[in-house]
Amino acid sequence: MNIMNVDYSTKIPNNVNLSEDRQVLKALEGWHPGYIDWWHDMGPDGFQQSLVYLRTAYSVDPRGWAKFDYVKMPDYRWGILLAPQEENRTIPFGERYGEPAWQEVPGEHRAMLRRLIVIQGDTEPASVEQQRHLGKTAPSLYDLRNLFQVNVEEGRHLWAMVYLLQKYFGRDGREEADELLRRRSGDADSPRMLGAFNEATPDWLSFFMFTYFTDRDGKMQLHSLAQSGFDPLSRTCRFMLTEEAHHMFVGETGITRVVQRTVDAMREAGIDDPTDIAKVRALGVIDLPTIQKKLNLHYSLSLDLFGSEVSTNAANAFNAGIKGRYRETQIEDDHRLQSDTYPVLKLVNGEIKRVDEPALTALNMRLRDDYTQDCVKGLLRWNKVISSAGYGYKLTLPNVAFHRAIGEFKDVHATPDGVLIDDATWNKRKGEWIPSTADGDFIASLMTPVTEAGEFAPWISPPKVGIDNKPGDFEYVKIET
Ligand code: BYC
Repeated sequence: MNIMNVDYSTKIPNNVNLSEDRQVLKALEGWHPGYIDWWHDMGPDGFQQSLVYLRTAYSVDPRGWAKFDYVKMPDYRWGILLAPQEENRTIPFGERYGEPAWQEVPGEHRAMLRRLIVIQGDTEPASVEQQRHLGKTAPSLYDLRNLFQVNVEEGRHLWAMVYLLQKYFGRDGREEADELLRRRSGDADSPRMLGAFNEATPDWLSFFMFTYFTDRDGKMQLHSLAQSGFDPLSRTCRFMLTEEAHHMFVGETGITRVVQRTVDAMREAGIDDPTDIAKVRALGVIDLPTIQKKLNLHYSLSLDLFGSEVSTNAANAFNAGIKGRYRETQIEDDHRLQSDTYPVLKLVNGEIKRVDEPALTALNMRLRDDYTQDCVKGLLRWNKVISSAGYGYKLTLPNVAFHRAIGEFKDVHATPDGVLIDDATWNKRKGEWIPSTADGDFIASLMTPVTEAGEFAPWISPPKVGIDNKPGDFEYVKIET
């Protein structure tokens, strides 16, 4: 079969020749009903009978891989898609640098590999669970469609990890695949594995922040796993990254549109001071200081997803050739890092300082630094919208010591500027830096659904262009309840 094109003749669309891999096909078909049950229980609340204008992958050719059509979400063809195999690919880092990439699981690294695949897999359904209520308050049909596009693709990413578990890890892989459908975001007894995936996504500003900041952690982690010496994982992640770009686009443009609407409304009303929260809120838009608080929250939660700054897990995964660095093959060094160092932010005698650590154990820190650089791009765009409207206000990323639950700064409190403060000061002032209940209530009060084609809620600007070049009044979702 042609690896570029996806075979839609089997129940599970794929480009991995499942029709000749009966055992895996059977295992996946066995898992399918549980997945559909999960989708009905934990996927988007309502709208399951609606026709949604969704893209579906029909190829893995980067020049054209998706087609758009109206689909009912439960009928979406969740498939297994791997990027084409690179001929003679070698392990691009670690102790086995330069040896042929593995096509089967290397026995000595089986447990580590399975753990990383399970963690990656766990985040995908978690995000769908976190976002399941948002359809009810969508600011437009355009946004509603984008939410559902993100949701079905996170579902597909779950399938991607489940394929790897079922094909390469035998019985324990199948057990892990079942567990992925059993854990629930925010559940006290059976939570999702990583912190940020148990937090609520209560409103659409949170959704945009999540898709900007947390999906971007996904991007960085997928890039690192795409470097893996275990070739099937590398190929899987490479294709997932193609889809992931749209999720971050939804976040970036979503925040841009919120900021745009706010500054436009302030200008129209002749408000010169963006920090006059009461006046701005009276216009029915989200004030910039509250946007900053949401940003502080989601950025800090996302930083936790990189694990500890200094981590032997990360060093072991690198040495083993399982998880590399961001753009590993483009870095010019020996790709072994045995004697290199990397500067790590640490708490030294009550001060935040950069300390050189062995580069191998500092890999989480390095990836987090790459992530921060990537995050900055959005801020530049949002700040441009603010300055173009004539305001001096600037959105900023908070210091890495701010509001952390994992790593070096988890036991201290710091302001967004990185000034260490005691518990009492934190408790007194945290409402200035992360959204308070009152902020949440205000945002919630704006979240009334808009379901007329071409109409938008008054707190957000329309997008500059439609999805798939559709006109502004296109009916992206034909709502049927
Ligand atoms: N919450 O050495 P440490 C995505 C645990 S997002 C809870 O510090 P390590 C997506 C850790 O598991 C990308 N626990 O860190 C986005 C370990 O536990 P055990 C998801 C945490 O292992 C939006 C212990 O602390 N993919 O795709 O070097 C929508 C010590 O670990 C957390 C991946 O993450 C936390 N935040 O790095 C949809 C890639 N952080 O084993 C999807 C796979 C750490 O001692 N995962 N711990 O019980 C990894 O590469 C690594 O597991 C981590 C942690 C980067 C997460």
